[in-house]
Order: sequence, then C-alpha cells, then structure tokens
Amino acid sequence: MREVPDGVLLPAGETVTFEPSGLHLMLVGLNQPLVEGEAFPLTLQFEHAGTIEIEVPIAGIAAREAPDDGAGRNGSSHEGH
Ligand SMILES: [Cu+2]
Repeated sequence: MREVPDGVLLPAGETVTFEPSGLHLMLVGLNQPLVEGEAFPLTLQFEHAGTIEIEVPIAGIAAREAPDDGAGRNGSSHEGH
C-alpha cells in the first residue's frame, strides 16, 4: 500500500471507487476497537466542497458491501439487481 498524502483526485463527472486492493481509507490510531454491526462517524474533507460527516457501518473483514440496516439509506447495496 502507498499513502496518498495529498489526497485523492476526484475528476468532475467521474466515479472514484474505494475498495480493498484499490484505493481505500485506512484508519490508524483508533482509540477503541471497531465492533461489527456498530457504526462510527467519519469526516471527509474536500478541497473545494468543505467537509461532510458520514456514518460508517462496521462490517466483517471479508464484507464487500456495507451491511444493510434495513433503513434504506444504503443505496449502493442493491445495484445490479
Ligand atoms: Cu491500507
């Protein structure tokens, strides 16, 4: 893995995907363990668009998608159906 200290370029009109083995966020220096099934807040910082706080659901290590909590907020989990 290679750190991207200057951030990730998000070209206008294109999709940038974060996934295992590709671009991903790595959480370091956590103050407490992550518990599967719970969630934590994460602040994304954009150069031109300010910051956005999101809730990150904690899934198992082999999960490819966020867990569906039934609230219908996770729109990406049903792509391709
Ligand atoms: Cu990494």
